[in-house]
Amino acid sequence: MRNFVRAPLTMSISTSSTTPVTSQPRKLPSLPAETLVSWLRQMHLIREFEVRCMQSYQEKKIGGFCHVYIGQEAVAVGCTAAMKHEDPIVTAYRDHGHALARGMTSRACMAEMYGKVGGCAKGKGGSMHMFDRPNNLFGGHGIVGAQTPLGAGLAFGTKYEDEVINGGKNRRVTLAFLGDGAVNQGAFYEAMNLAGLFDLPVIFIVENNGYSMGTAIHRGTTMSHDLTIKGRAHGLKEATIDGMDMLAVYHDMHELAEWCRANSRPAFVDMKCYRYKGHSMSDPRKYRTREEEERHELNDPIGKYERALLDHGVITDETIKSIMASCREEVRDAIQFSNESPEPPMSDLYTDVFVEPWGRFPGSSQPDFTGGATNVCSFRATNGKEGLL
Ligand SMILES: Cc1ncc(C[n+]2csc(CCOP(=O)(O)OP(=O)(O)O)c2C)c(N)n1
Ligand SMILES: [Mg+2]
Repeated sequence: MRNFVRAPLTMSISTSSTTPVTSQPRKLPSLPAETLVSWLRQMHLIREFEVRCMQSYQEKKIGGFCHVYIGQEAVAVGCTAAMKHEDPIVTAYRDHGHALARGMTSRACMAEMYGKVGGCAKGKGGSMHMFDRPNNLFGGHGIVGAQTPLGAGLAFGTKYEDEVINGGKNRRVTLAFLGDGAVNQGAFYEAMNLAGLFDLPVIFIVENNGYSMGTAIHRGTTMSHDLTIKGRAHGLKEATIDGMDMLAVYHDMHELAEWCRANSRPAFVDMKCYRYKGHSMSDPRKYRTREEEERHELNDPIGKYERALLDHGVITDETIKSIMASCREEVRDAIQFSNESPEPPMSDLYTDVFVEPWGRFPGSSQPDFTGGATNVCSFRATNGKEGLL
């Protein structure tokens, strides 16, 4: 973690969206070569997956929203690699990379994009709602900043279980990802306040890609040259990390997470990165120049990590080729699976809305066409004809 000299509170400097970040070269961690190579494969898989999502969107196979993660792969892969599998993760709508890095299959992820039953949420969530309970991924949330109190809640839950119910030591740390645009949401300040107050083991990771839709960060956010001050204001440990460098993300996040785990305390990360594509598929990127994009693309996280592995003799050019071929094959298979997977039936429209133990539906807003079923969570087509509700 690096300490920067801080500017006075009143000063605001317009820089971060146009200047690529660079950090000092980091050592390869002493881990098995297969692990280091698996991280490279994950990054390639995410990029291939996203490129094919863009194509499928243009072919109208994917509808609704679609926010791709190209350029930010080192963040999801590096952060996940630095954590234990039992550590919960919650994130925003730009979530395909986190899902794949956490271990969701390409099939489940792509079928969710296609709105098909083979998807992780049976095709009812779509691009913004990747959810994977066995892999401790708690979404995928579309309301900007809404996932940050959930992150604090997850950390409260694990801490309570570890320390109070089991009478032991805190074991788990939650990662709550958010975009730089979410930093100005009131809910985020409440979440940080509670995290600081209750000593919650949560790390708020601001994926600072410099833009919130078409608004450059310095136009909408105070102290945009150093967001960590916002975490410090709530008593959180702070870090600024080069999110375009897989090894920097891994090393710094690992150190920070182990501190949070040992001390059962929260942290705030300003994760500097850049999204190569538009905010979503419908964004023509008129608010920035092609030159700016090219400057950042030269700093590509996949190329940088590949060079580190090549320099240390962990991989060869042949390995890279075969990794890329296997990622292409995996995503091709996921697309075929998604094409063949059925659409969710109409009779599933009202299932998975409420959890069964919450009991019978008590409200008065139930639509007539539910046929008067009083228990919405277990509602099925009452006329026996699927799809004709
Ligand atoms: C409460 C709320 N306000 C506005 C929106 C519309 N909206 C969707 S994404 C977005 C930009 C968020 O940018 P950022 O947090 O930086 O994330 P990024 O897209 O860069 O990953 C906005 C304003 C929303 N979804 N929720
Ligand atoms: Mg952003």
